Amino acid sequence: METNKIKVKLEAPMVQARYQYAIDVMLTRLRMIDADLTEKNERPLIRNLCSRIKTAESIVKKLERKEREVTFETAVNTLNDIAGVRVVCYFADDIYQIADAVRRQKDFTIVKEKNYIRKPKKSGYQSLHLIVEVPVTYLDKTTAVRVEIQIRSVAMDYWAELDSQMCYKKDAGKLEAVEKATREYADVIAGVDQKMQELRKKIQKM
Ligand code: 0O2
Repeated sequence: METNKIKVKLEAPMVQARYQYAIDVMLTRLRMIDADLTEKNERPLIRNLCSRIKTAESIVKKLERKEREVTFETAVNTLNDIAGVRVVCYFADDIYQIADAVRRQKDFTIVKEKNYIRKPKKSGYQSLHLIVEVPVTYLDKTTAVRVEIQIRSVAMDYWAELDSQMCYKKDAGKLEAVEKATREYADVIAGVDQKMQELRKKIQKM
């Protein structure tokens, strides 16, 4: 019932247009950042960009998980990731160059940052999350719409994609042995990520 109500409101053309506009602005800006950084570093940094507007089903589950009122208004006012963009880059240090470039965009406001690389989640999840307010212009007004950007290396993305399929939000992910294993593999992958970065730096000096 709540899912249906939220679905109807979320799918209203004006609401979809607002979130899609914010995502499109962010994607365009990230493509420009990518072009600039590619020139500066003489190699590409971003491997791929993807985006989504959160579904009504996912919004309801998240509100329930956070024990918040399950309404469209609560979702819009309290969830930071109704509009989401993911940036997958090649190396872990690329993440910070991209994040710095996003921070320097004068018309964006950084609302929140979560560095799950410096402090990974209990599951082992690693990524840098930026919650950014993007100006959305209507005929007679401009409003700020929040977009969550997840920035991670291809190695971090590999872990997150498999974790998402096997464990995240699933019962198996709550088993102690599985939790221990996913954390352990995240460490192994982070170790290889670091070594690849060091290797790149050595090769660059040759
Ligand atoms: P989905 O289906 O990916 O959209 P906030 O409200 O901003 O303070 P929030 O959103 O409650 O914070 O939580 P968090 O942990 O900062 O970021 C949530 C998102 O990070 C998730 O979105 C996932 O995309 C990703 N994530 C977090 N932890 C894990 C994990 O252990 N494994 C994987 N694979 N991804 C993770 P949603 O909405 O939960 O899901």
